[in-house]
Amino acid sequence: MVKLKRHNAGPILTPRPENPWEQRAVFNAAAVERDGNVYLLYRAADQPYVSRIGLAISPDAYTITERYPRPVLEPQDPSESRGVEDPRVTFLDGRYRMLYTAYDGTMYRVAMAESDDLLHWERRGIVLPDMLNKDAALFPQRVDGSFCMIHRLAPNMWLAWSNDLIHWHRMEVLAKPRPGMWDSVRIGLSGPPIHTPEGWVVIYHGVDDRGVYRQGIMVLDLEDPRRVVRRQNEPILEPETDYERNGDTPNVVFSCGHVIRDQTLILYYGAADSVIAIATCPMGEILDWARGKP
Ligand code: BMA
Repeated sequence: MVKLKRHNAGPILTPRPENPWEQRAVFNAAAVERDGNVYLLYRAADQPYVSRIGLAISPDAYTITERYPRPVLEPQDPSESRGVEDPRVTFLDGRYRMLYTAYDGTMYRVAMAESDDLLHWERRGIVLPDMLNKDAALFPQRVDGSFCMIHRLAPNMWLAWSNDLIHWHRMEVLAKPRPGMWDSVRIGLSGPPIHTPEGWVVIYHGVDDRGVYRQGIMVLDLEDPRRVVRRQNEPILEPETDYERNGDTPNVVFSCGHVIRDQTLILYYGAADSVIAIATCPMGEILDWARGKP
């Protein structure tokens, strides 16, 4: 069974009182390796609860040594007047591509921005129009000749396909909540799918009927990611510590990104929508499970 271990005693990133835009909370970070550093693109909330995206850098993947004083993405368009939220970043076709949630106070929709350096972002606008949708990320390569993303039309996880990254079609359900289990009410993707010899490893969140957010794992067929090959019954991480149980939203562990270093999966997650923490697992254990070990 796959179970993540908390990396250390507490959060690695907390709100900064001196910056109004990240005064209230920092959480739900995308994670990308670049030039030997890990770049965390994190959601930051100000006091009225408008979200922006901040950037923090870690050379060793565990300790933050640099944090930008200004957000790298902030609301510009009426469709995101209440915030740009929950970024997931994939390096695809030579550029970094971020899918994020554009929130206007009523509608939340999936929007895209692109970058060459993770600092300067070009906006591409909403890519899944006319629907309440979030929790989206791109696969890191074309699948069967097309670009592919996982997204979330509640309560299910869905796939969509595209030839230009802007127009998406062939929407189909990938996975559903499981009645009576920890992921019984809603599910949604965490970070981008991970390409492994055993299939696409997908980390996701599940919500139960008490509103508790946990992290789970499934594997998709490499050639045909519509096929869920395995899905673990037990969560891989659930709220246990004080900072996961208490905060702006109690009992939440919510991830938008991970990196793999020294054959270890390093998962970055928002705890109680307030701070960012890390949990890890050797990739060997994940691949053993993906191969069918109990
Ligand atoms: C989801 C998203 C996340 C948040 C989670 C728990 O719907 O809005 O940003 O972390 O709820 O509150």
